Amino acid sequence: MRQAGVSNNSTVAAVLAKDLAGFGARRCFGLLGTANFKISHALVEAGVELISARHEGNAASMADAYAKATGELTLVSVHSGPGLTNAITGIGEAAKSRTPLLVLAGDVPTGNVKSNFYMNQTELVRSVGAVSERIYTPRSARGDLLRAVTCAMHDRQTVVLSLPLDVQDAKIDATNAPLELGPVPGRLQPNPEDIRTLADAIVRAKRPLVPKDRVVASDSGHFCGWVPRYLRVHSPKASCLSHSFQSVGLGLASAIGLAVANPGKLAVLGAGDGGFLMSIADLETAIRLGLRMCILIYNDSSYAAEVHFFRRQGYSIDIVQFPETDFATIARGYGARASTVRSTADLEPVRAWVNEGAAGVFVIDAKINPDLEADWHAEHFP
Ligand SMILES: Cc1ncc(C[n+]2csc(CCOP(=O)(O)OP(=O)(O)O)c2C)c(N)n1
Ligand SMILES: [Mg+2]
Repeated sequence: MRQAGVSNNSTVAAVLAKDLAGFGARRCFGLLGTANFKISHALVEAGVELISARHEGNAASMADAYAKATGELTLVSVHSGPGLTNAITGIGEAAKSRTPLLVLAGDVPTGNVKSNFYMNQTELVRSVGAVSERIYTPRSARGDLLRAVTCAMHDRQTVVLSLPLDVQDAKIDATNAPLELGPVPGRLQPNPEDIRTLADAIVRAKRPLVPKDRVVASDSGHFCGWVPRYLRVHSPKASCLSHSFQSVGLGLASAIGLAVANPGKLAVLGAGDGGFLMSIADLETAIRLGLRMCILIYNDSSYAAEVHFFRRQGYSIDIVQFPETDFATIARGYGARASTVRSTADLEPVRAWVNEGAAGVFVIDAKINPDLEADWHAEHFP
């Protein structure tokens, strides 16, 4: 793949942004600060769509889901220091899933170890299994970028590319021959015999896979087995279960990434009350982007995974139970439609929304029995 030619004497940030667009990057999920403003601005100038998240962890998880669904070179842009530390759980999830992803992390000017924003980005990034790369000098920057993109796309790695501000701002003669990214390897193909055997089994199944024109994401928690059990999808790419790092709170961002990757489709999210509260800032993003989304909150006002496990062992479980949260009111405050559901009759507003075409975001605050333990949970955590 060749990228468009670049003009003489541009900043490194501008040249790298054009290189990234030339490599096929179409979308960047991020949250801006001084250290990543210029590279993000340059990406927009180069025609890459910037999708602003409200928390860097969510930005990384949106990109993770988007990359899994599309296979595209997908970008994340974060500020130095706390911008990167906020993103690290999403980066860890992506790294453990071997998601090809390129995280552009602004960094302090080279050697500026007294900056409040200084930290050892490499040590942090490697500790969660991601690959750390850096643009070292203005002269090496394009080669450094190519190495990072090649590692992400060819080796299926989550790569964090540190971008020191002084190197981003430096001027380079950008009339050199454009860099070339080698062809991205195709997906590994399963054995056709195995596919036929699986297809036969599905056709014979009591509950055959019913193709549905929707995508499904799930958060983690005690509730999470109900989502794949009852919400069927037509292909693996139509779902995102971000459980590789076993983190609570990634579901909403996964649903947003899936929805962006599948324009116009209804994204359904299953989340617990705890995980949803952890990520709720990006409900604003789902609404701002005009996504079609149905969010089903299994609301037991508790960290049920801990409640069931530790109660069995004789502990008091007060420290993992909470007062009731009124998600419907909160969601309306963000601009979503919502209903509180205590019986099947309370699902009527959901039916009405679906009959009207299911536009925008609908939040279902489903109050569930906190004493009920799911079969898979009892089995896995005896
Ligand atoms: C980031 C993170 N913090 C804490 C945990 C521990 N943890 C596992 S399940 C869970 C409960 C989550 O509560 P909720 O989203 O309401 O789901 P529930 O288990 O109640 O169905 C917690 C806190 C975790 N896995 N990840
Ligand atoms: Mg809960």
